[in-house]
Amino acid sequence: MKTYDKLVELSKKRANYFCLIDPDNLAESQAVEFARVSEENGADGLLVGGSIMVNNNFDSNLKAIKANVKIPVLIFPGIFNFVSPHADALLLLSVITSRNPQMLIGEQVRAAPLIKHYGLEAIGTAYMLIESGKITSVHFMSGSMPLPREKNDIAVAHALAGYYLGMKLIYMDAGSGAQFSIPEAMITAVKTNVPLPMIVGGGIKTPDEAAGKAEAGADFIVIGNILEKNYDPKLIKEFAKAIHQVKRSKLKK
Ligand code: 1GP
Repeated sequence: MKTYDKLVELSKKRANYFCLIDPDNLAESQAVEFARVSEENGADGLLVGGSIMVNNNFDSNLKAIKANVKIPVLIFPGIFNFVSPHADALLLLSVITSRNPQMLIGEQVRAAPLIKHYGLEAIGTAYMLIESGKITSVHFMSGSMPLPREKNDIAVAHALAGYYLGMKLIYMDAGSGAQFSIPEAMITAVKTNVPLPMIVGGGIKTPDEAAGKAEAGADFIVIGNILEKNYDPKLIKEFAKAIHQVKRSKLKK
């Protein structure tokens, strides 16, 4: 079964939980420990990547993570030298809120031959960067103006464009460490207008806040920064519990 099909199946049952691992910040043993503890405490998948690559350990960390967990391991490429065969799939992001051609298609063209070479599953993802109260790494590194956080109609128009272009997932991101996470009203507006599984992340700080995003319509909630800063298996589990209690039938339509 393709990883994308597994994600679709998961999204039909309940809200789901992705933990984000930035390989730059962790030694291999730490990355593996974090991945295993995340899986043991309820993560439904792992996103591995970041906005910049400072250390030369992405490939080796990814390989070690993949060998130690059963949940899907997805590459989350801030930049496209993040292509590696040691993952279940790569989120092939196009920053559809950007007007920077390099982020819309340039980086993807650079990545595509390597994706083919490795036979890697690529999941076309409409990545929407939403204004979050401060300049995040992805905002700066992508040279993209984020979408205003109160403009639900503009958000829906972008997500619909991604859908009509044939993209398979929507990822609404406030950026790692964002001051403010994505507003629930915007999540619901996009979810009710666009029939694609939706990932939401950036600046989510508590399990309650994560549950709010799930209830608003997010199918996958990404938690990174807060777990990295306060590594605590109990907190990982509390996020899982809060997210998983949102069953698909209860999601706002
Ligand atoms: C960032 O959506 C992810 O791209 C997760 O954000 O690190 O703030 O949890 P945080």
